[in-house]
Amino acid sequence: MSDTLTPVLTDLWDAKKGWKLQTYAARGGYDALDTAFAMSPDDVIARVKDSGLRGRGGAGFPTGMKWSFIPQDNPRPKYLVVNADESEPGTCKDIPLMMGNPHVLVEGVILSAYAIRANQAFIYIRGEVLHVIRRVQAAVAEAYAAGHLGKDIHGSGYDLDVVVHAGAGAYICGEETALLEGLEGRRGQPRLRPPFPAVAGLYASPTVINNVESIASVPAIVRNGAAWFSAMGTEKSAGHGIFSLSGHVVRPGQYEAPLGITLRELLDLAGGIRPGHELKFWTPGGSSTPLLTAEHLDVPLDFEGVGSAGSMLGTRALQVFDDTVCVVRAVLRWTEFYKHESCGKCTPCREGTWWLVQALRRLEHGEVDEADGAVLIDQLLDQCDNILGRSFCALGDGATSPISSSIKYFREEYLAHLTHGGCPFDPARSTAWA
Ligand code: L3W
Ligand code: SF4
Repeated sequence: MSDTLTPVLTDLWDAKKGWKLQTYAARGGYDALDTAFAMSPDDVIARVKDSGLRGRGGAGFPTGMKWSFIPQDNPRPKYLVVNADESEPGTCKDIPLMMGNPHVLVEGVILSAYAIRANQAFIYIRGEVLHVIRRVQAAVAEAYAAGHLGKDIHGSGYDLDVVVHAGAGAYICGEETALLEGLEGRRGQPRLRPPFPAVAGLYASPTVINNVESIASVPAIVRNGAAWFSAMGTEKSAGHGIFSLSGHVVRPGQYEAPLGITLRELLDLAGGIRPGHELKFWTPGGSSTPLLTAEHLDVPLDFEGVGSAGSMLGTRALQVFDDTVCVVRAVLRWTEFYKHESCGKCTPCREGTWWLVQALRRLEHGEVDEADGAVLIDQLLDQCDNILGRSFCALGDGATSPISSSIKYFREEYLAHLTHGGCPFDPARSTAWA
């Protein structure tokens, strides 16, 4: 392994039975509980704040700051909810993390719940991944049996119960307020914010919702200190994170590295683009983040660096596409996904994603002539403008990202669909275009 890699969360993935409590405990697992219980909850929050940990679910909101928003003078119960509804296209880090080392998540849940003074936590896992749900349930049962969960944990006087909840398979339930609706037994649709969940979340009580990887990062921060974590990464994007590489790379998979690493460096670790081909475009953080191209190979993969390149770090889901891929076809496929997953609550997203799919299909399938096609490309951009910033939640905004960014970088390829009467990459048509 290269020293560029920082195996902290992924440390046990290749270990024999790395998911068992015994294996985790042999490497110091659950020791951070005693460190935390010797501190006040506010001191645990301060340590996480000082570490610079930012949310690993896409938005990068400072984790310790989010915890400090929980109003401790509110007499209602406080809740911790783990967002394990990983569904963003290309994102494949939380599921392997829960399979490879579920105990680091459970330990993180205990530490985080203690910090916000919650006695009840929920781990909301997408319903399709039954094997993951079973693995996390088994880890929670092991933790109860070992006295890491339940009443008077480690003799500290602190009580915590954890429920593993299976979602019902809707992408929108990864949006934090739709997740809460689902957890309360209702149809998963976003709620108006504010109030943010920190003030009125689950059952209208103060609630912290964090991504799996954010919570799983907490045990090492409590154990090793804030300075250890903030020494990695960049000034404003501290620490390490899991980068999931998929698509046309020689060795796809999860690479844990400091934030600020570049795609060029990650490709070196992953064996490069498959032989005989070149990088064409990629997503830095799933399909909801604007596409980037080969000219962005040296962009630092941190919140600021990717932002300056006109995209977002998102979930660090690097989907890599080589020169054999039609960008219009890839974008159509993603847009079909957003149309299917649109919850229907607001008009720009519900109607807009349907319209976007129709327009992209016509282009890809050669159902539009040259004159109408040029207008159609501008209409696509107009439509994106009408969805972006006018939708009720981030799903609508995300749906526009692949379209507007692909037209920005590959307008010629869109136009080639008009001159070829459809996709120029289709073997049935001329493949001369390149
Ligand atoms: C209290 C305030 N809390 C913000 C909290 C808020 C939330 C967090 C971030 O979307 C993005 C989205 C996807 N008082 C607060 C406050 N908060 N202001 O901070 O909030 P926000 O609104 O910036 O983001 P979000 O709604 O959580 C997440 C993008 O990530 N994404 C990721 C998708 C990931 C998956 C997956 O599979 N894991 O679907 C990809 O790009 O588009 O922009 O907790 O409450 N004043
Ligand atoms: Fe639902 Fe889409 Fe509106 Fe979000 S943007 S509330 S997913 S219709």
